[in-house]
Amino acid sequence: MTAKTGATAATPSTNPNAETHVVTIENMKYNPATITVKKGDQVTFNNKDIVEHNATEVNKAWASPMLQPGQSWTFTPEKTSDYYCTIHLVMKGKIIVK
Ligand SMILES: [Cu+2]
Repeated sequence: MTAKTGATAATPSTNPNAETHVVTIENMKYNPATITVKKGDQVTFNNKDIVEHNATEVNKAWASPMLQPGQSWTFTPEKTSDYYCTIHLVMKGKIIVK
């Protein structure tokens, strides 16, 4: 049978071929902690935890605003990045841009 090919344009984007990858923040963790995206793809951080978090590149190349519970933030990573939460240093993640 036919594969599902319906458009799922959930997020505005300047690149019509860009995909949006979601990192859920929950239980003091980024899930998935490591994601691989294509150049031009977007990454959305979705804070489903009960406390505020952020995602900050280890060299501060980029940083999300502080995300309150229920808030999300979307950006387009330009290169492979390790990131962490500046208020919970044990929270670490990685975005691999191919
Ligand atoms: Cu945090």
